[in-house]
Amino acid sequence: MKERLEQICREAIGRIESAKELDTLNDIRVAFLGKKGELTSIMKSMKDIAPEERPAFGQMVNKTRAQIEQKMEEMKTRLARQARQAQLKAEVIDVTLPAKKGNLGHKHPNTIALDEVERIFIGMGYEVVDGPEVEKDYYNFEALNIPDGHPAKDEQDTFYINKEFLLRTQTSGAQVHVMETAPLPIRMISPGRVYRSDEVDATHSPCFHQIEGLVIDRHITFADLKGTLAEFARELFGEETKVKFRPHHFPFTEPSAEMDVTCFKCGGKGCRMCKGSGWIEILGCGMVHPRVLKMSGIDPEEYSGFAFGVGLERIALLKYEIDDMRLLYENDKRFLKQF
Ligand code: 2U9
Repeated sequence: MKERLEQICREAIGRIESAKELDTLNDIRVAFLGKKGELTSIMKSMKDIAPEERPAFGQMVNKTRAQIEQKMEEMKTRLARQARQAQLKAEVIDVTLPAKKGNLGHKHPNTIALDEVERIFIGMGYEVVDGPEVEKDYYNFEALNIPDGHPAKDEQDTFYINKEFLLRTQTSGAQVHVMETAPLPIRMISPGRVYRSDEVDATHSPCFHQIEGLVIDRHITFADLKGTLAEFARELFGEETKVKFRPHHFPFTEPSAEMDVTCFKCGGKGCRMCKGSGWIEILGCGMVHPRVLKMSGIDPEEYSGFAFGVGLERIALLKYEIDDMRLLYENDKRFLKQF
């Protein structure tokens, strides 16, 4: 019996030592220590032994079981450690690999240009004010000194909702609302979408964006207008940019002008960008017409102001050297991702 026990012990330990996986250890436990295992069946044969030998035999069986169990535990720990190390090796992360590119969107060139213009005017103490896109005929035309039958009204060939309401053709209405209600002085810009019955081509769209500005205070002169817009041009196009003002006509300003900037591409020498002239037209401006002030309840004897208007798309096209406005609306990712 003793030899048989020793043989079982050797055999079990041999199998345990050559086990390669935790599962194999479990099989060995079942084969030797389980209910139908070798050791259990030896215990069952106790009845065939002389009663005085039974205690010693029992001790031997228990000792063998303890030896097998101890070996089993040691092997279990070793195999578990090996398995963990193999797993760590298999899952190792190569931190030197290039990162996966995220598919993040970004700002539209119009938005980049608008952010830049807003940043410049906010820096000069202006407020950014929104207004309704569906506007009363009065705020879009009448209050801006464009009465019924005026050729400027005809030119804009407006989208009417009904007799009283229309899609605004300029953001000026937003400024009229402010003039009627807000305390003076006013220093504001009003960016937004406007609508005109224009045919689509490389420089026109029935829906585009404007940024208009308005300053009203005591003693505002054309010198304030020139200084402000020259500073705006320098911030937008570079410190060396020069400006010039050409007389113009708008119904809502008097006197009125258009402002040109020296071409930021050739510095004024003349190139394809400025069509050889060295100058690029950038915005319209003027001193707010006294009649416009009066209609909104501001005394033109006490207050004066200047206003300006600039096309946002025009700024984006110039700044990013885009030669066709339609590209800004097509939402072709191959185009948009360049900015
Ligand atoms: C009030 C009074 C006057 C806003 C102005 C312009 C000149 C101008 C054009 C630029 C390109 C329109 O988008 S565009 O086609 N705008 O030239 N806009 S002065 O004058 C105002 C605004 C509000 C109460």
